[in-house]
Amino acid sequence: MKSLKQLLAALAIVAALVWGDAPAAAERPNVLFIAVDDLRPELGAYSEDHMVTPHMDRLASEGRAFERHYVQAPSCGPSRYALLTGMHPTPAHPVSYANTAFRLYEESVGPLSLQQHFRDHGYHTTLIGKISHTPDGRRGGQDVRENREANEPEAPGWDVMDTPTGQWNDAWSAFFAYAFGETRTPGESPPVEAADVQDRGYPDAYLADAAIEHLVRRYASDEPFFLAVGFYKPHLPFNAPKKYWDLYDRDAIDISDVDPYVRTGGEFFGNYGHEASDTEDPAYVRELRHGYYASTSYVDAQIGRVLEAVDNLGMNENTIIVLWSDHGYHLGELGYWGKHTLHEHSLRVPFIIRAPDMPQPGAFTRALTATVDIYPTLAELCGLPLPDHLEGVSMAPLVEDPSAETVDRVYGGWSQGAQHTVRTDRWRLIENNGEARLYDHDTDPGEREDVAEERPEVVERLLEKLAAMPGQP
Ligand SMILES: [Ca+2]
Repeated sequence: MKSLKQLLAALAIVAALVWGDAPAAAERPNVLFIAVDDLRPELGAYSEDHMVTPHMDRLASEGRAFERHYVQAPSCGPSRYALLTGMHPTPAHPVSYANTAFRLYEESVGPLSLQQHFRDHGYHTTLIGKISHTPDGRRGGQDVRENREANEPEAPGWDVMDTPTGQWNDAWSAFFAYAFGETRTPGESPPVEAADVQDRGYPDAYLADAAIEHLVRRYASDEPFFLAVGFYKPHLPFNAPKKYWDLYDRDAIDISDVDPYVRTGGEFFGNYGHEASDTEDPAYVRELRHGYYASTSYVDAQIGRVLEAVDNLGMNENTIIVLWSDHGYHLGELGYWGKHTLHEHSLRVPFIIRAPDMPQPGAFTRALTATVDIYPTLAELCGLPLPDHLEGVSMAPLVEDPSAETVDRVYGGWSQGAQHTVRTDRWRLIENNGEARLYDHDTDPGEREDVAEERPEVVERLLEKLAAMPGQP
């Protein structure tokens, strides 16, 4: 059966060569897209040796890891909007850098989505977990849990949407899961939990189960697939089975880069049972970081199970695997706990592409890339045309050659105070209602010192860049 399939595929390739057609659907590579929520590039593969992340590390060692990949916005909704539309979520589009970005599709004026584009070219498309803003890709925020439009996708184009909810019964409860089927009580539940349970004591194991089940189903099909799996951890609460906490020695956790508390992160301090002043206690800071690390190792183990299934099914040779996070996180750096800033900590994420037979596997690229680039990249790698609305640039040349040239064109924004940012090879500029802050990455990778006054010519040049960014009115 398989050999007949291969023969037919080979004949199709010969036919395409003879008649010059684009590759037909049957021999296009599959895509396994893995999203991880709120994951900083704090992984072993990114030279963070204190982390226990063997499966993501292995993916990086076999693929192309991007050292400087940036999201468009430091929040789930707008960042994932950039992923699935290939556009900057600027107010001019007209969406905003807020979690409401996907409402464009409710008004039926959204652009051709990434998954719909793949579907239109013969791919079978599946969503599991959090790929758009909500934890199952269906419309309805956590505040309207009772009245969700249960059958409507936030962004169209999925053949199958299948998010298991395990012991938690609905997706939002699973997203904020505590062990034994419990869920978050806003403002009261603790921000961490280390229940002595197996992997299925928390929801991400169920998401991995579903991904493996769908890989098996796709194995029996001739259609290429686009399978998107969106894991929940290490998003708050930092809950994971105890065995993943046991991978770390809390006393050895480095907190030297934690600054005295200066601002409230509303999601962090408002939604959980603690006070901002608690983060002045080094023991508490270590516990919080410990929880984030345990959650990261737990999700790494679930990713490992999915990667093993791809391997066991013999799909490696015709499957492109992508790993991405929707934004980073401040674990106390610059006095902030949370993600809603335009600093490097919030906007820089791990990003890995592993393509069959790619040259120089394991070599990092330092090119500046952004989430709007993912749509054109996957389209190019799979031989699909590039829709006109795309604002990003394909990263396919960097898959071929990690030292390929790129240009300074990484923009971001955030709805609070209408802030915008541009990141170039050396600088980050953050503009907020006419006030500009400037950080020099040659000397200050932690963005601790604003040098806007010392370098007015750089500020002027970068403000011009910002004014010209895509999606400006
Ligand atoms: Ca997120």
